[in-house]
Amino acid sequence: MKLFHAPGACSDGIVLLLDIIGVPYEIHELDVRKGDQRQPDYLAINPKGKVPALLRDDGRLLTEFPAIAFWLARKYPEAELLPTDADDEARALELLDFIVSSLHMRGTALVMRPSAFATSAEAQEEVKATGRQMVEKGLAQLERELGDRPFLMGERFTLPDAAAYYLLGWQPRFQVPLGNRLEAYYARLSRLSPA
Ligand SMILES: N[C@@H](CCC(=O)N[C@@H](CS)C(=O)NCC(=O)O)C(=O)O
Repeated sequence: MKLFHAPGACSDGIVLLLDIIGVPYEIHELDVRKGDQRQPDYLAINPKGKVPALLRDDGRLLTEFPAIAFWLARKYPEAELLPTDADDEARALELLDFIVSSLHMRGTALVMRPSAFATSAEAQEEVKATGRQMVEKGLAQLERELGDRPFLMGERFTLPDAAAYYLLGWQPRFQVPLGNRLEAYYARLSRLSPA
């Protein structure tokens, strides 16, 4: 397996999952600040020009964080990254989707990359302000979801925690305070990473 990964990007969450599973894998590192993801050699592999992308041993390429995470959980069930009960599994996927689709794509993306959404400096400031409100609201929701438990689904680390790991790691960039519970949660997640 080969993971197309940019350190500091959302693919950090897939690295965490692969390390927790303990399966051998290779990393192909991209520098997204330099624009490696838009180079023809990478676009030939992944026309979406994004990370993460996982090249499986059967030669198929998987993209989109939730799909890669779900496939890993199903492929390596012994790692228990998803509950087996249908209700709990749906709940874990609900949390995963909330973090990736709402908090990341409709929150931090606006704060951290306003130039992707608006051209003028003034409009970019508006985008950032809107994004900041979305992040504040999203983090408050995430904190409620976590409650007093060690992980989002309770006692065990599961897929949505991997998404929370990369997202909360961006706090120095989106600069919305985390609050004590989320700070402690992020420290707990960071201890799971061998890096
Ligand atoms: N919906 C995609 C989002 C992937 C994404 O936005 N990746 C970012 C890094 S966190 C990226 O590759 N950015 C480079 C770019 O947009 O040019 C997923 O869930 O994997």
